[in-house]
Amino acid sequence: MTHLPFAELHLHLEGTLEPELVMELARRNDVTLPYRDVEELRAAYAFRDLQSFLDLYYANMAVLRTRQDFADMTAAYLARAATAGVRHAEIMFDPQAHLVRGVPLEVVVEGIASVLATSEDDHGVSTLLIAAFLRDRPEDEALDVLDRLLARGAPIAGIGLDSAEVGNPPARFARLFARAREAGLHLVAHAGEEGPASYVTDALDVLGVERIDHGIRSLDDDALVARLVAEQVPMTVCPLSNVALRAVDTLADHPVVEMLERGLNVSVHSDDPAYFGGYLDDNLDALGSSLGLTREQRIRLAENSVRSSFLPADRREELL
Ligand code: ES4
Ligand code: ZN
Repeated sequence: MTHLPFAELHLHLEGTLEPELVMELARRNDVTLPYRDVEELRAAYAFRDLQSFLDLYYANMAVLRTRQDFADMTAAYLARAATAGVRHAEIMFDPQAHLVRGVPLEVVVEGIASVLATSEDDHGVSTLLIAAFLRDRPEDEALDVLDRLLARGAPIAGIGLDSAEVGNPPARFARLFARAREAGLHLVAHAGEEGPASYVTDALDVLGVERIDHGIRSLDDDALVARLVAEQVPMTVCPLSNVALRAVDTLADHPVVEMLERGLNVSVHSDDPAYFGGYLDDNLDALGSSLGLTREQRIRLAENSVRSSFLPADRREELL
């Protein structure tokens, strides 16, 4: 099957940890999990909301201990992404989630970066790395981690903001984003996933982000929608994620086609594919069967993904 060239712009690397790899790494590292086998682990993948997912997502990270673990997770993702039609991936990782478990920053960054370095040759997938900061932890901790990443010359192209959204508004991270901007990094943030439309406005105006991750709650505010259309703000929407976390009732109710039709610059991505039922191709296929995505809409989603990326013009041209 041939695929349109897509850029994957909303992907949490730790969210690609498939149950089989969780169990394999648990064995390799002698980590005890509260599951006897892959089936028992899989049975835990039923979520009520974002927080119930995050609890499992962070718990499963206990199996990631060594450079090799991070490298294996990264390699498994890239091989799968290539089969999904992904030709470029801007990959988020959560440095704080590993630091708080005692895994040194260099283990995480070197493990991931060692595999990204050859991804274009190995899989035909170009990559950029985005350090995502946890909005349910203090800004001072994030500032310290950002400084350490910059001091060691970590190969990051940008920063993001993720984890539990409601009650943790963007404005709490104004200094973090100002510092990242001064360092020449790209800026993205999750906003309007479970949180209100006002968080989308604040991510744009207070943090100065170039892209909104999710943003579906923007549809509650017509004036905001008009602005997002006028400015063609990229919005990285993740349909299977929204259904799995019950931000949207069913795929048939998903607003992504309405968003396209209203002229928003949306593209479709996979978020945490091991947890939410699939990769980029699975998201597109699911939309195809539930919303009857047309060939034109699929092409538009592919083009939007490439034009919303942080790729230089020459590589972008290759993909468009
Ligand atoms: C996430 Cl779906 C989602 N939302 C917010 N933060 C996250 N981290 C990993 N997946
Ligand atoms: Zn996300």
